Amino acid sequence: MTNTASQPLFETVAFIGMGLIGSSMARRIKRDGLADKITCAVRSEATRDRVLELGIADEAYCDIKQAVGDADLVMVCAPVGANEAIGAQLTGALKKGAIVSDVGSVKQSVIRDIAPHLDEGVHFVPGHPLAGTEHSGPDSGFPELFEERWCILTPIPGENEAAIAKVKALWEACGMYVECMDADHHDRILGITSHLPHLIAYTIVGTATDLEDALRQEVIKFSATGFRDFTRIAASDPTMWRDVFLNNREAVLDVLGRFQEDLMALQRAIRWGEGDKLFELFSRTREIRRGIVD
Ligand code: TYR
Repeated sequence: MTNTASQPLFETVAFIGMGLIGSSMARRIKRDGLADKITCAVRSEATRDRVLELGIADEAYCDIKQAVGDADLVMVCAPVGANEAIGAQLTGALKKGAIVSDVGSVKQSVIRDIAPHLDEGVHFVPGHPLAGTEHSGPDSGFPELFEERWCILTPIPGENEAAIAKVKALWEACGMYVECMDADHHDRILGITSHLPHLIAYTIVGTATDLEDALRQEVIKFSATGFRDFTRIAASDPTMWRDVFLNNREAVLDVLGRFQEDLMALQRAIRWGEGDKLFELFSRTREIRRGIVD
């Protein structure tokens, strides 16, 4: 899957947002010559200056319209709660035939928030690279982030096939495996595999944070094991994750309801000393891990 094409796939790619994902893509595009030019729009002047200093964009603006005017591909890489406002800026700002894509963790809401703002002749190919770390900001990106990971595209039925193929080719050139599915299906799957785990991590670390001082110090000191993995996830960007939960409400609440039931069943089994029940459950879950690692 490594890119062998040194031939650019796009002339100009414009990023809206240069956090972990945007800046990793930009680094990859620059490293492998996947576009002739990179522009970007960011929110603060400090970030704009930093992006230019890092050399990951040729032009950087604090204004979306200025950044996207020449773009063949616009990559929205901002927290999903910003999509509506970003979409409004794209009206009348893009070339005919330009492609808009995104990297958001929720897909039905991006279609709701961006698609209505796009002019006739502009293509829209929502996407979600399943890659990341707990770090954020333009300094945290690196070109290998996407290597051997999955990217899910959720094109709207009837969208131009050539536009979908171009976005797919870019992600493949970034090292990813690409699959297409419906946005609502995506949101249900990710609700289980990504959103619920983040919610659990935030909760566990939150519970530990609320412990009385002395105990909390010990927890930090001895967190060599399970707790440590949760603290990594719970260090993820709060704005991004607030927006994920507000925009994938239905799927998250559904799986959270099931989770609460299962947790209660475990609580009961522990309370009544039902070792067989616990053993049976822990045996079943081991199977999933085998499927993932092997
Ligand atoms: N936060 C996840 C991790 O560090 C990565 C991730 C986050 C992947 C959000 C996808 C996504 O939508 O492992």
